[in-house]
Amino acid sequence: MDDTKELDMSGISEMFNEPTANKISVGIVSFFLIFLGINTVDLLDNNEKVRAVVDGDSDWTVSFEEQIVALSNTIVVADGAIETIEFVIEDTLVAEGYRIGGFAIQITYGETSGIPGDPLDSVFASIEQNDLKVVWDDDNNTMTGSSNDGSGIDLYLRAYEGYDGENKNMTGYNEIQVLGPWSMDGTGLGTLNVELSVETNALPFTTDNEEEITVNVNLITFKPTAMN
Ligand SMILES: [Ca+2]
Repeated sequence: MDDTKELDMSGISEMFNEPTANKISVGIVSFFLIFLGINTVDLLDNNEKVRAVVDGDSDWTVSFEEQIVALSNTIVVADGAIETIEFVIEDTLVAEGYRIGGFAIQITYGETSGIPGDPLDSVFASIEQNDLKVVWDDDNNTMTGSSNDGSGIDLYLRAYEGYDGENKNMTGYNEIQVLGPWSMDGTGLGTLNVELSVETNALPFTTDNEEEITVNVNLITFKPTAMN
């Protein structure tokens, strides 16, 4: 009995000591590990795809179609006076499916005194902060400007947070989701007030006590489209 046991034991240990048997078992183990490894990678990859669909991880490009709505008004401002020109911005100005992204404002004037050689006046313009629904603290805003040579004054006011007309890369599950940030209602609505003042420049012994100023307001409206 004892002999048989001893024989069996030595048989097993001989098998493990056998170099070929060791190589085979190492081979099997490696294969098994590689196989397991491949499966794990595959599982992770599948998981990633599933997660992409569930979490809405697919990439989209949102582009914008723009329509400019032009408004204009002219006012005569007396020397030293401050006048406010008012534009009421209602949603009826904006086409269906469009939203107001911003206001590009240009103020122009010439010399209207009719006196030959009368030098150009100085004009100062500023957007008055009120309850107009815009991004008042946006870095791209130009709220004030002036001119003393008859060149135009350009002002800009962003109405829609983050809107600059450039395509946006978005991540999301579907079109509705990626268009969500671009579907906010009511931006830009209210009253846009542009404050104007004039300092006339006149030739000696002539009278130039006012100037005519035109304010052109371009409402930049946009309609977003998502593509993936
Ligand atoms: Ca003048």
